[in-house]
Amino acid sequence: TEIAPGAVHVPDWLDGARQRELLAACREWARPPAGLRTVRTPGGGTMTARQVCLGQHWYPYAYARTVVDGDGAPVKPFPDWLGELGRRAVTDALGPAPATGAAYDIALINFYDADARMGMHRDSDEKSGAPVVSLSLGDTCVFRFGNTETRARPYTDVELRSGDLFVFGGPSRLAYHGVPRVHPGTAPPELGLTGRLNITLRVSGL
Ligand code: MD3
Ligand code: FE
Repeated sequence: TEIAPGAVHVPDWLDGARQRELLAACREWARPPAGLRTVRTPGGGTMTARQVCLGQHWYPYAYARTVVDGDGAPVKPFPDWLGELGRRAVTDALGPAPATGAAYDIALINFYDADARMGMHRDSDEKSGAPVVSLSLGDTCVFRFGNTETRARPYTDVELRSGDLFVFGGPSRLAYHGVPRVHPGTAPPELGLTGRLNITLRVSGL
């Protein structure tokens, strides 16, 4: 479903087995060194979702400059299979595109407990206009997709469930967006996850 030009939601893109595989990988990445960390927002607050990132070009990204409790270890590598998953996601959501663009090389993984939120923001650190790929695991959340002018209305609220894919390209790439609410206890029981996890795949353009 296209909720705005270039913003495509594909519910249930990952089946149960793929969700469990991806969750197992995220749990490995979350372990120290360079595991889960707390990030400061540009306004000086502390993000309630905690993050892990993968990929060589993480530094000198703004996210890395704002880590509160990092251990100084270099971030973990971005595996080839994750890049292929990103390409497949874009093709499935947007259709075959000219294979000229750089490969997906950064993953940002957000871990949400029942109280975590993400304020309205734009993702403008990447030097590439390639679409951002988002994969959700665990609890259902309310995802708020806004406009490119202001963090206020108009926006559209969409529920994101475990296994859902969202691709944000074209004019939607610089839209404001956030996660105002997680619905605790809504994860598929077979997954064995309390809370919500979101994996975004990006092209750094570096
Ligand atoms: C729209 N993550 O990591 S995923 C983020 O659920 C982020 O953790 C949220 O916003 C989460 O930056 C939302 C959906 C998403 C991700 C990236 C986008 C929407 C986007 C980039 C541009 C426009
Ligand atoms: Fe974002």
